[in-house]
Formats: sequence, structure tokens, C-alpha cells
Amino acid sequence: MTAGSTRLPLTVVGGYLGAGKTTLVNRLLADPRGQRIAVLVNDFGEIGIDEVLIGEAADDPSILSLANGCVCCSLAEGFAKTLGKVRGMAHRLDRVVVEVSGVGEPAKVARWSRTPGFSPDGVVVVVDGSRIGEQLEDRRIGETVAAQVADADLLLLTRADLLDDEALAAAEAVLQPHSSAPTLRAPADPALLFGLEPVAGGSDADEHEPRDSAHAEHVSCSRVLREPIHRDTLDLWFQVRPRGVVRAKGILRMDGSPDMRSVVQVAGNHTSVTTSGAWSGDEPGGEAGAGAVVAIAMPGTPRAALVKWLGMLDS
Ligand SMILES: Nc1nc2c(ncn2[C@@H]2O[C@H](COP(=O)(O)OP(=O)(O)OP(=O)(O)O)[C@@H](O)[C@H]2O)c(=O)[nH]1
Ligand SMILES: [Mg+2]
Ligand SMILES: [Zn+2]
Repeated sequence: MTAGSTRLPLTVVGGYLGAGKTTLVNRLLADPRGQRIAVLVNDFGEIGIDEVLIGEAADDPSILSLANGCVCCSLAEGFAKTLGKVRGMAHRLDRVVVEVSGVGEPAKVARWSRTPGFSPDGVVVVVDGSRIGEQLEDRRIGETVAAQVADADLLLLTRADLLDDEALAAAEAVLQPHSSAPTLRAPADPALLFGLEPVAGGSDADEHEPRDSAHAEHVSCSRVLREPIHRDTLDLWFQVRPRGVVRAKGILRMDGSPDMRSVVQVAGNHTSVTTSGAWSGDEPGGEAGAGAVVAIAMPGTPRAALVKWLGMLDS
């Protein structure tokens, strides 16, 4: 950066639903090496879950949330406004990280880093090593996932902890035809991932006209809960996930520990319930409620199936 310049490096973090983008951003915020970081998080579902989960990781990061749509298309205007806000805060920031929605096109978002006040700092695409093979072959989402991978300056392979060497090598091999970007295995040192110069030398994103066929149209649905949930209900709920559901997440109260924040995650076949601090009343769903859950499914999934599935949590 030249002296007196106030251009903020902007890093884009993309990758398919549930790949591990927020986990990566949180790791950076937990160890920011003295950098002051603003995070713009684009949650595809109607209710912003990630903004709460990111808020946990750091003392006072600047988190700006963009929920209910995708910044690469339907929310582009809202994103431009939010970037304007960030520009106004530039004097107290060192870097901006944008988590793109799990369906979005990272390169489209990276174009904004060439607007006044910002400088491009690369596109990191997070890939779930346990699912990438099947995702690339899926006729509904394969193109979306391949386009994301092709946008990467650097690829981060997650769930490496769950895979043996053979499976990891297989995941790296299926990525090869789609990208020549270097691939790191998670967890990777955030310093390697942020502070990147774009490999493409800066002109790449400008040369491409926006793809007119946007990414696959995923179906999403959310539900605010009124009562704390029983663990058995949740386990059953995991089991009866309708076909097509790729992602669900929520922050809610369990009846065994109603004063705690329970975080529910479904990413493909991986499910988890963890606790994350005390219930504050500021969680999605409002003070009187018991939290909220968002579900996202493949294009073509009947929304009614999601409505019914989420309804199980609140009956
Ligand atoms: N075992 C394992 N789990 C991971 C890894 N990375 C992420 N996860 C888990 O995967 C789930 C989804 O992770 P997130 O970081 O929320 O994924 P995301 O890409 O931000 O998801 P969306 O924003 O909804 O698209 C969480 O339960 C994480 O704890 C990893 O490297 N290994
Ligand atoms: Mg996320
Ligand atoms: Zn989009």
C-alpha cells in the first residue's frame, strides 16, 4: 500500500453451503495479529445466523450482516450500500473480509474490491473435502460449485480431519480440472489465507462479463421457535431430513439447558449440536422466543417439505 493510501484490502471468502466459511472467518478473528477487521457476512437464509456466530469469536469486530438473499445477485444493491458504510469506517480498519452466501459467485463479489476505497486481496474458496466429488457431479448444483472453485485464488479443503490420505488426495484430484489455484488443507494458518495478492494479476475479474445465468436457485425456509426443544426431538429431526436439504443451522434453546445458546448445524450428512455461551435474548427470534432455524435445499426441492420439516421443531 502506498503512503497515505486508505484503500482497504478486501478478501472474499466463498464456497458452497456448509463448506466451512464462517469457521475460517472465526479463526481469523480469533487470531487477527493486530489487524482490525470488518466482516461482511451474507447469509442466504431469511434469518442471519452467522452474524451471531461470528460475533462470538472476537471482542469487538465490525460485523455487518446481509441476510435473506445473495450478495452476488439479489442483494447487490444492499451490498454496495454496506460497502459505503465500511468506507466511512476505513480509518479504524485494516482489512475487510466478505463471506459470500454459499450459493454465490465469489468473483462477482470480488469485483467490488476494484471500486474506490478498496484493493483486491484475493478470493479464498472453501471446499468440503468430504463432499466435493459428489457436489461437482450433481446435476442441480454441479455448475454452481464448479464456478465457485474456478473463481479461487486459493482453495481451502475442509473436513481434512475426517478424511484419510487417500480421500484427501481424491478430493484434490477432482478439483484439478476446475482450478489451478493452490490447495491448502484446513486448519490452515489465517496469515496464509489473508493478505493474498490475487493470482490472476488483477485484470481477470474485469474481463469477464457477468454470467447471465446466475447460480442455481436454492430453496430456503426458516422458522422462529416458541418453546425450548427436547434433545430427542432434535435427533429425530436430524434423521428425517427431507431429500435435497444441504444445509440447516440455528441458534436455539434446548429444554435441558434453556439458559444456554445451543448451536445446531447440518451440513450434508454432518450434524452437530454445541453450546455457545449464555442465552442473551438478542438471538434471532426475539427475546421471548426460543431461537430460530434456517434450512436450505437443492434447486427443485418442494418448499413445503422444508416447511413441514422445520415445523417438527415447534409442535
Ligand atoms: N470436522 C470438521 N468440521 C468442520 C470443518 N469446517 C467446518 N466444520 C463444521 O461444519 C459446519 C458448517 O461450518 P460453517 O463454517 O458454518 O460453514 P459455512 O460455509 O459458513 O456455511 P454457510 O454460511 O451456511 O454456507 C459447522 O458445524 C462447522 O463446525 C472442518 O475442517 N472439519
Ligand atoms: Mg457461514
Ligand atoms: Zn448470487
